[in-house]
Amino acid sequence: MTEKEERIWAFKLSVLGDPAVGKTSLINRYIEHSFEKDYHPTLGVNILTKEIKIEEFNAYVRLIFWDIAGQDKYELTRQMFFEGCHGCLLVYDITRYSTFDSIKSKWLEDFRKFARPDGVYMLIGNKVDLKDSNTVPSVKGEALAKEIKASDFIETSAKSGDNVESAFKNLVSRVLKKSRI
Ligand code: G3D
Ligand code: MG
Repeated sequence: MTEKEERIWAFKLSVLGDPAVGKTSLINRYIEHSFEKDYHPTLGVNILTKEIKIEEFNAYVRLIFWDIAGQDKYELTRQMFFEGCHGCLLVYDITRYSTFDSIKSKWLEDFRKFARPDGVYMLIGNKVDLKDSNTVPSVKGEALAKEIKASDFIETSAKSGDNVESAFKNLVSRVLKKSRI
């Protein structure tokens, strides 16, 4: 920190979705090697951090990701999981409709119940590298995002890296914009 105007923020972000939709892969792809990993076995969560600079706002942001590690423990710890959470990615797997249905029936409901009322959430359709005629079409994702008032809808591939950086950047920008008001 050299410039007076520079500010440091810390945001707690969660990545939610059914097992195997690609939550851990997305976080790993985004933070690559610049992370510290802190596994809390009793909570069933991995906490990972990354620091970035957002030039647009002349701000340093420390991102603290909460990743569900043990699905079975999630029910017990979800209050802690969401406490003070600034934003989240709601992730489904475009190859499995059941994971798409869970967004509304489970993950969004939990986010609304336990996270801050002004928390930002984005809808993510992951595994877009596997897209074919049987997968959840983009228009369905777009319609759901509109219906649940998600701040955005993005299709990603943690495998190829497609849109991963922009999904997280977009989330952080939106959280930052809200926090600066
Ligand atoms: P989770 O954290 O939501 O439970 P993971 O999901 O990140 O562990 O991913 C589950 C499986 O999906 C992994 O495969 C992972 O490699 C795969 N996966 C994640 N994202 C993508 C993607 O964008 N495209 C494709 N094709 N696969 C993806 P394994 O075989 O290791 O279980
Ligand atoms: Mg995982």
